[in-house]
Amino acid sequence: MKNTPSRTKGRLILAAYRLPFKIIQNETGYSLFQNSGGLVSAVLSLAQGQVNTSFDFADKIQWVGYTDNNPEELAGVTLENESFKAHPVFIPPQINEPYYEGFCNDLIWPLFHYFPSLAHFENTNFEAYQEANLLFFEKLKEIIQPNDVIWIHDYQLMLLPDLIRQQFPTNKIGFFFHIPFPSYEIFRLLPTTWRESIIDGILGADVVGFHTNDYVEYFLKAVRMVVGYGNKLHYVNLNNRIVKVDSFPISIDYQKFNDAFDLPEVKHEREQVRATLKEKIIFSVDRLDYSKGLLHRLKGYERFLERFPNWHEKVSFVMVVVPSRDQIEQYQQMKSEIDQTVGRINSSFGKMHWQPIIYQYRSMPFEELVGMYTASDVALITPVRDGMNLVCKEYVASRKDVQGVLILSEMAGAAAELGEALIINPTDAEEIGSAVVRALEMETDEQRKRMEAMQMRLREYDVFAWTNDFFTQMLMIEQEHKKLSHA
Ligand code: GDG
Repeated sequence: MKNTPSRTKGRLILAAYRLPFKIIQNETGYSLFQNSGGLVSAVLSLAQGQVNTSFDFADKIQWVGYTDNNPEELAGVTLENESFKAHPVFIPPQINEPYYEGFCNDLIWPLFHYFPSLAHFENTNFEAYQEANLLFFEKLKEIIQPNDVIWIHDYQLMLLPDLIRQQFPTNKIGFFFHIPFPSYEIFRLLPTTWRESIIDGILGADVVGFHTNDYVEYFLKAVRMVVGYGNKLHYVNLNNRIVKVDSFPISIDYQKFNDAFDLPEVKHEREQVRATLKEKIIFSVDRLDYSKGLLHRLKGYERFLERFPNWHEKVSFVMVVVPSRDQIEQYQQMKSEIDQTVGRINSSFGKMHWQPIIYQYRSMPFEELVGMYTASDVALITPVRDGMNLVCKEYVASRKDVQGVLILSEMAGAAAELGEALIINPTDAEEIGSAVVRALEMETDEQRKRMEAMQMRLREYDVFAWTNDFFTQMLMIEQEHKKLSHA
């Protein structure tokens, strides 16, 4: 039987690397414009009591994060809107560069996505990482009150839970990890003192969440190997407290994407795309990143064109790549390799009136994105490693017509939940080629059955259920602590 969690009357404090707001100056002062990401809507619904959680938050949501606004410009300014209060963390460029570009994006990102050869191990970057986590802590110290619940996000802030725990032993702290947590053989590549700091840092939280059970297992093994704490049923037993480590597969605002199908702007986009491209449409959209398997995807599509000439002129692959981190040399190189590969495929197979790949390097407004999701016959999502991957979930959710086929890499966290997709290994170009044909030829009845099953799952476990799940665990931890200490 479930215990009934007790109620908390504190505020909700979010800490994530970047503030999810545009800070705009106007005649009367500064205004906050929140972005429309899933996490923002999820915490908003939590604070407004729209999800069935036993937490009862006081006041606006406090959000702590980095901004590159000038500290002098914002000194003494209150940054708030009707739902949020923003607390900017100013990180001087000489720290932010080695912290964010260096330690986070040049070491943790490649290493945790299984690209150890791209990882750079620099002492000065780790020092900057410690300093930046301390700057976040200094800001939080000014804000935290008894009963506040603090929810920390992602690999940029792995030391922060313990920094808070040392000074605020009774506040509830949650930590959620958005990228894969790697197997121990990868994690142990980190120098001993760094990996100890990281594990101790994360264990400062009461609840630690990952997308999948595999990441949970890998983390628990790292805990055993690095700091020697055992675990029982996903509870790590520290000397004076207990930490719950569990999987919470992040989701999306299902209804928003499903409803968007009928928005006039989305309908207009869909009709325009279909009027322009008479062939079947394959679609993909991702940030420019080596983890997303963009070259693998192109090779798979090329193999499809080689093996199945009967499909020439009957299909278009619309590949949208969203600019990201393109100041970094590795990313620039990858971009030029993609440009060349697209050029090669189009020049080998294209005709005067047909381009096999329509490639765009830009971001799209929401309506255009859903217009493309709903105009396409196939979504081709092939990361070589992805913590979860939200694009595939958005594609499924937006298909109110219950049509379309998802081809999904087994290396995406989402593959664990979307078994009705055509699951492929991104390194296997033959398999991608065969899956593309199978998707293009799939009967509408089969498309419907597969879509329905995936939609049902995503509808039930949307981003609001995800948030509720995480916070329910935060309340349950007290009871579990008592139970285990009496066992
Ligand atoms: C990290 C992890 C994990 C993309 N292009 C456009 C656009 N997007 C939106 C998508 C989607 C989001 O960006 C991308 O999310 P992903 O999950 O696919 O990938 P990451 O950015 O790498 O996210 C990942 C995630 O964190 C959450 O935990 O799933 O594994 O790497 O929402 O829609 N949106 C618009 N135009 C674009 O051009 N409007």
